[in-house]
Amino acid sequence: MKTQVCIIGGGPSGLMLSQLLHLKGIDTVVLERQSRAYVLGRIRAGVLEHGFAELMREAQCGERMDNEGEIHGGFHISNNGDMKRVDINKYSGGNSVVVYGQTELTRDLYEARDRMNGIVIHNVEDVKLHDLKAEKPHVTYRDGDDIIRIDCDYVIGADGFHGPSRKSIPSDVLKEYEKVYPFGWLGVLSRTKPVSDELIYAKHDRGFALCSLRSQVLSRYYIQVPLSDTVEDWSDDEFWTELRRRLPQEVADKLETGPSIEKSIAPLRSFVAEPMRYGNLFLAGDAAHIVPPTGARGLNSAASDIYYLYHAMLGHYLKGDDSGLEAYSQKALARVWKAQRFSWWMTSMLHTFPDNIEYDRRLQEIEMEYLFSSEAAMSSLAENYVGLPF
Ligand code: RFL
Ligand code: PHB
Repeated sequence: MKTQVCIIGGGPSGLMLSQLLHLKGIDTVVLERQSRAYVLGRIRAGVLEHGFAELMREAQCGERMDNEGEIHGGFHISNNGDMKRVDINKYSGGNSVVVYGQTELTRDLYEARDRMNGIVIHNVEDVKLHDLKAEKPHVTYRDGDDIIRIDCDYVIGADGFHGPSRKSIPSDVLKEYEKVYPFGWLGVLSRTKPVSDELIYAKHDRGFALCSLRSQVLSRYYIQVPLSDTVEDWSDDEFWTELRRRLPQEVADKLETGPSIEKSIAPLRSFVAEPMRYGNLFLAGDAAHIVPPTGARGLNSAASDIYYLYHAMLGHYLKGDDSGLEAYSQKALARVWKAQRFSWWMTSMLHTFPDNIEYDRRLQEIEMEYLFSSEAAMSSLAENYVGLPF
């Protein structure tokens, strides 16, 4: 098989790039290890920044998002039950975010790829990247007993944190930065009315909690749990009881509970791999960087990678200009690190750290006091939450 751009990973990053390039007449093949049902069964991001929403529209995939997604101009932060609103619209100069599930936007991207006869190959095994430094790299995968080879100009590693792309970069070239937090988020999806129209980020001595939503009939809640906990340790009742304890009384009293339709634990991690280019391999999204979900930056950081890559590819294929490809790693990483900083800051301010000394806990309180007493601090939060410009 031959293609211009071989994309490894059929998550949002890979599908989005494939769709955008296709619309400009650039040929792609997407290789995905899992079945489509599996990819669409993963419950992940819920908050999209303006830039991501714009990319969805440019990819001609924005219709359902625009009809069914909710525009949010603010959220709440609760500090041991004392809740205040963050007006991100006001403090970001009129920007907002879109609440629309990653599951839904991935479905929209798959449907668009199908409509345009895009090639997305599922259930591929043993994906391997070859000759990345040569003029023409190639990728192989196994289909039963057959090894299939794809020749291409460029390989895009959009295969998430555990995929093979980043691992194909020699260790003396790749530098990895990692911070693992001593807790995870236990998430529950339930077919219940969301407790609040806007998200609530709750700091509490018992641990952080988050009230989010997917629609007016689908709620998503999280609580901070120790890394040693498993999903089996938490019955639905225990989850709801613990969530209530961490919320302001007036919110807890309103909480509508029901059976969980998904329950999972995500460990919190910060990770950056540099550079994001090696020869003709370009990394994008979670393959190159991970943030703890507190600032809702993960998918949004993937969006800027895709934006830069898309324009770099257009430069190459339509204008014979490789400057975008040359600048990709540096440009993408500059924004990635800012998302890292913001996610680390939100995580540090809102979680209960088992090893924190009294001094650290006081500083967390002061951070919060400062935030709600300073327009400059609010503007900084709002500017980062709605997404820094691409
Ligand atoms: P993905 O989604 O991991 O997709 C990578 C795809 O590559 C496939 N793959 C392979 N394919 C072929 N061969 C192989 N050997 C392969 N190995 C892996 C995988 O099967 C998969 O389909 O990465 P991508 O596309 O870069 O997208 C990144 C986002 O998924 C991620 O950043 C966000 O979900 C993070 N995130 C959030 N981001 C936000 O911007 N806003 C949010 O509100 C938000 N909330 C969250 C989140 C992530 C969470 N978890 C579970 C980590 C909430 C949670 C709980
Ligand atoms: C979600 O709805 O899953 C969600 C929302 C905001 C976050 C993280 C996750 O910061």
